[in-house]
Amino acid sequence: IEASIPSASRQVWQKFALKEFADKEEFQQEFIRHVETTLARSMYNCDDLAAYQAASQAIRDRLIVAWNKTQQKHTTKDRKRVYYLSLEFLMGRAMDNAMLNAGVKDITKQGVEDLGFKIEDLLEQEPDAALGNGGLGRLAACFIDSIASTNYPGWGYGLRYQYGIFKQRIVDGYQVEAPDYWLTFSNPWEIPRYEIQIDIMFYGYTRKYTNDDGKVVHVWEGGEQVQAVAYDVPVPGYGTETTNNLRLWASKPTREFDFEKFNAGDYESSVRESQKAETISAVLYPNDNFYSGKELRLKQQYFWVAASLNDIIRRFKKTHRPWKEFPDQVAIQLNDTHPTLAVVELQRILVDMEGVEWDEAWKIVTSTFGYTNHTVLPEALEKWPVPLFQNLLPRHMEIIYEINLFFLQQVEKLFPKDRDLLRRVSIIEESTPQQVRMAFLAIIGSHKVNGVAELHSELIKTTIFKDFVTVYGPDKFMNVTNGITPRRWLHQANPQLSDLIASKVGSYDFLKDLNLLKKIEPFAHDPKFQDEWVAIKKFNKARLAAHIKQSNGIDVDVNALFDVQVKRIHEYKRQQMNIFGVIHRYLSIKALTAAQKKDVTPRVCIFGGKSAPGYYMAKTIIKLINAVSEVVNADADIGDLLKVVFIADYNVSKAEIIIPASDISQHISTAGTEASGTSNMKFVLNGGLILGTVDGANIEITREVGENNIFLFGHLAESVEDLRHKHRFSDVPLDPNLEKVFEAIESGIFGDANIYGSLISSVTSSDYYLVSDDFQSYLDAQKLVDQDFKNKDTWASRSISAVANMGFFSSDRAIDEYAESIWNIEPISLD
Ligand code: RUG
Repeated sequence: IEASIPSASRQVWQKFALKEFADKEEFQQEFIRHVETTLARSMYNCDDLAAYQAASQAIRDRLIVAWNKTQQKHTTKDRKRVYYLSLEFLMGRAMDNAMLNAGVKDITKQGVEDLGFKIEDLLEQEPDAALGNGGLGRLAACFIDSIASTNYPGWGYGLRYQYGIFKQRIVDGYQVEAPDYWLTFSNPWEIPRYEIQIDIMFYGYTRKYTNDDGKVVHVWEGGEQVQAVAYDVPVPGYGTETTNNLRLWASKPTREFDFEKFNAGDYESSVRESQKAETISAVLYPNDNFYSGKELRLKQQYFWVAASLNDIIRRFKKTHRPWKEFPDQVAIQLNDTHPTLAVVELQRILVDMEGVEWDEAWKIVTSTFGYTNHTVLPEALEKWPVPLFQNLLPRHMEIIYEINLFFLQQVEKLFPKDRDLLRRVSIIEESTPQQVRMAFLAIIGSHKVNGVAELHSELIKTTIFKDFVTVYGPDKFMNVTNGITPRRWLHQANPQLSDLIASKVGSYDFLKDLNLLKKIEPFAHDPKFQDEWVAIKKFNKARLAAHIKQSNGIDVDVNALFDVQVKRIHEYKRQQMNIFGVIHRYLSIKALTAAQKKDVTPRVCIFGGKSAPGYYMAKTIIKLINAVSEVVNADADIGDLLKVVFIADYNVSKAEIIIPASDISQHISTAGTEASGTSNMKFVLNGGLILGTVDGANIEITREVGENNIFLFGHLAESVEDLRHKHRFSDVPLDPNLEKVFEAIESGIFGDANIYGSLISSVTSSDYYLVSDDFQSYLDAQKLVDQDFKNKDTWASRSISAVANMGFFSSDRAIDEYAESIWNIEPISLD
């Protein structure tokens, strides 16, 4: 690499270059410098917020040094990199993770304590980086942690939303949304790169002409321009020098003002124009597993994809390689269909701008991309109306028609007489208006397509993408089961459990090689180990109980069984079944005599999760949970036998408190609907057992931990279609226990019954999510949970055995699989 500093002067540079902290004094020196200069404060007005900011700046400086070193090394090694394109990165807080991964936790802790601060108070100052909705965004965050921790050269590309996922408040039992002002105080974890500005165009028109060489050239011009500005977030690997990059784009107007309008005195409209550009990256769309088809969303997608590709290509061009070597240098993973436009954009750049022949360009494109599908739910599959698409991205629309034409010709050759197959696999759906099917485009434009758990990967081959298996054969489709990073989801969230495990494993190496957890299995029946294990669970339950007291004002007994369901609220995830189960429990307890009540296993039923703002049914479920909570918690007949809690504003940092405290967590989606789930993995890794359906990654968790260590219930995926069919065409009687629950709701004991009418009728009419069909089996499983929880020793040994067998679910394993079978990249050691 060419250096700006002449070789004779480099010694001076190296002499003063920032090094790792040698001790806490060095940290303190930096901390104080940042308080006094970066923040312009002093020892007289340094509160917890200022202390958090100064400590973060000091740590960030170190990350930047490691970041620079990594990038230099990766550039000189000149090897293939992966780029993970995700519209969501649900990072949560950065400071604790940065301290851990950079190995400066003790130094920082002691350093701030000497100055009179508590590290916990500082950590609490940080707002969550909540740039995601749920599982998909959190998976991306775990993946970039693992890519760095396993030394792969890889970058994430996303959007720097000014407002992440909304804040949820509960008012009168209802969800109320408020904006997430996460950037109010400057964000110490990002580095603005004002010098990296990329022009992005929308709208306009296309024309073509024949150039002097007789070649037809396509031009796209006359559109609106906005600018993409890069913000870099260093991603430190754990126990390695590798520090990768997450580059997030923000939109800015190309010129601050339209000077003509400004001079003509139309100040307001010139400002309005510039504000319009900024709205592109302003908000995260708050839908999980739901496609809403808004133009601004398509704008976001193109803006982000075009900026990222421009950046990737700029980097590639520096290597002076021929275009055909692009896929040897670059792998791009499409996280869901959101970045599918990248396929079209790369083809456009190659053909229109770089003069590469269509076929050669298409070969480069398809060798570069891999596509991960995360859902089979029809309402989540993206389809853009052709008129909207054509207006916003006219040249891309032409290219899609061309891609489709060549693809359909290929299909026709293979299956000459099958007109219906052509219709079914066409990228363009012949509806009114026509629609662009993004998942089909992603499949056609990629060399590999993967699902995120075994069942899900099978289902995509037999249902939504069946025809593509016919066209391409089965080898294009594969499975990579999701994983989670044990750094955040064990060590950070549950430091005591991590320490206890380390005492038996002999080191913290399990945080890098999670299969080492196996070493605790021999202690599953060791009474002393069990005692320590149980004491840690109790500590974590007490921590959550304190949080519940503070946020909800509810007292909960730490000896009760903590039963948790926290995730986005969605009918397919069936929180409604859970709350109906709670009502059934409530009614059952009320019918008991005082003597019978002695046998009841006390429970705290904990819910949390956001509903999409426009999702009426999900919002009704939240209201019902809160209504039940109010009635049950105030009922003197019930006391501590049952408490119901809805924790508002569930997010990553709350998950870190809630997950380690569970005895049982619920993952109870209708079989075949939850692609994988990842919180199921987090709960088990923290010593909680699962109550779940035979769905998503629950199946593989069962295989790893053993059937004795999980509570499964419900119909299997293969029966779902038949059951739904029965509901449509015959009168299926309602489950009798559920009937009693509905009677109770309709009697008004939880307030105005009209509120819940649609919730009840969704079950009594078509019961698409099979709540009634699974209800008895669900209650039976719950009964077993109650019984088994009474035997503390067995419960502890099951919990220990389950944790011992969770090695497979590390996201490091998932990343190794992607690297080997999709990206074809190798780790680079920095030594
Ligand atoms: O619903 C899925 C989860 O099952 C899965 O674990 C997660 C990560 O793969 O992705 C979730 N998902 C799917 N979020 N959005 C979608 C569809 O856009």
